[in-house]
Amino acid sequence: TSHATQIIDPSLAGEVATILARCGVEVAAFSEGELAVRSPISGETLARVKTVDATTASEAIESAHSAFLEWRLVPAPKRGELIRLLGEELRAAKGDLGRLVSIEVGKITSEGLGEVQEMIDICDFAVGLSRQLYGLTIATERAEHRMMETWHPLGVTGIISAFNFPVAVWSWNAALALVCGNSIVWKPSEKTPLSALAAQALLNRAVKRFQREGGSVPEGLACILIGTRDIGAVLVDHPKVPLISATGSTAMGRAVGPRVASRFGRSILELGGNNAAIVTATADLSLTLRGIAFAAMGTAGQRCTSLRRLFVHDSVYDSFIARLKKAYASVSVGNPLESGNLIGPLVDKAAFDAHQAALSETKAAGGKVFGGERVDAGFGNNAYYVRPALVEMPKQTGSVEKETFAPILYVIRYSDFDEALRLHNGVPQGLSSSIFTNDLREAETFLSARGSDCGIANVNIGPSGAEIGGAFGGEKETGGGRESGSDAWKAYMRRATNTINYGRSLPLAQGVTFEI
Ligand code: UN1
Repeated sequence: TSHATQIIDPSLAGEVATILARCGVEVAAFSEGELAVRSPISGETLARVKTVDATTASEAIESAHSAFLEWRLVPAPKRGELIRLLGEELRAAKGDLGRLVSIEVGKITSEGLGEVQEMIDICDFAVGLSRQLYGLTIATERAEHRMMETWHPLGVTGIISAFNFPVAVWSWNAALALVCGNSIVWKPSEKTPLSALAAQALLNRAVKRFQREGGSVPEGLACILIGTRDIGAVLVDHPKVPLISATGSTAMGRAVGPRVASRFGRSILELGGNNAAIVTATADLSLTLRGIAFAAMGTAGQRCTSLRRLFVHDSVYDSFIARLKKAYASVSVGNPLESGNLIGPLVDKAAFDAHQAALSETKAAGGKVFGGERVDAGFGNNAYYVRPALVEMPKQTGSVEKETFAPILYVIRYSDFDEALRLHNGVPQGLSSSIFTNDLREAETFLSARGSDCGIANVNIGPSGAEIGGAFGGEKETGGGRESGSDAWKAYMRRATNTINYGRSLPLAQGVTFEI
């Protein structure tokens, strides 16, 4: 029939190709490459992307450095205008990019869209910030002197991002770095190059609009390097990259941090979390249940902020765990693109193997496992869906002390608040944390110097799903870096302290005399 001329490819690969084209990605970039990209939803191959070699990567970094030398001279509020346009492109493409993230990562649709919203939010934040990159004026000890600090652009910012937030974490870094006057070079996760290509294409579109408005953008200001670990290494070791912002595992950070430090580069490390919540005797249990359900099961436990450990007060333990088990048993696991399903797949087989290993380890350590079975979502053997697992543990040992990127929640009973705090802080990681309580003393103690040792500490909300306005990051093996809101921008700039003498004499500080 005449309708047959309009071929609509019903496969995920077909849908992805349509989305990428609409976002402005060249077909050649995702159809002829060496790197096969698979969807965790079905295990099918979505596209084949081109990778770069080390020489090309080095050249891109050199070109980003030249671009920096020009971009740093553009007034910051003008740089902000580029990010305002990026925000507009993201608003226009929210449906497409959100869908692409869902297909490539396996997130449920509202979380895919939420990720793009997070990008839009940081753009708005960075636009405002572009008029607020200010330093202090400081009282000097010398007459007719003035002392102040100025924040200057730093240089090329290398961004290394993980699969689980394939574009939002880039946008936190990209929006801040660009308004701060830096250029950016991005090495996305090999598991999610398509979302990265789409985000980069949207930025390119914003650049074109900016140029049409009369703005000047140097060639090479923002680029993407798709490739394996050795491409990441080129970025990490390059002397013209003064700042590396890396998100991923603690193992990755352990490799990256010292290499950057050895050449006196700076790094922002956002590594593993092993986030916990304390449920006290006075907690509002219905609210707590919802908070925990999203934090522990949402994104199939694949956020760095996912809830992994739960300390429940003895007096509410039995009734609360019974309710939690009901929620765990009823939540629907399956195709994340279908509404109604709240838990999508694990990213790949390696993630599934790690999930299996963690569960066997806990069983051996006396854990009682509820859930955790593999689920057949109708896509065959190359897709890895699991029911979220609740594991009652006699104590905090073995896999409870590690970050397993899967929906496994370890539960431990406590009776003494200080003991719960001690256990809470008794792991190597320190990203995010929560307390559920209506007791003012417990809440404030949790937020105090002797309370949670994490970079994020919440009361009556779960540890995941932070807003962009706050600084994001954590302590200990989480790496210590801060990204996103508050004054995280300072890490993307260099500080100069300036002392100006507007008098006719030359008094020396500390009363030193030196008469010639
Ligand atoms: C991550 O998992 O690397 O707070 C980032 C959250 C999200 C960001 C997570 N806004 O859960």
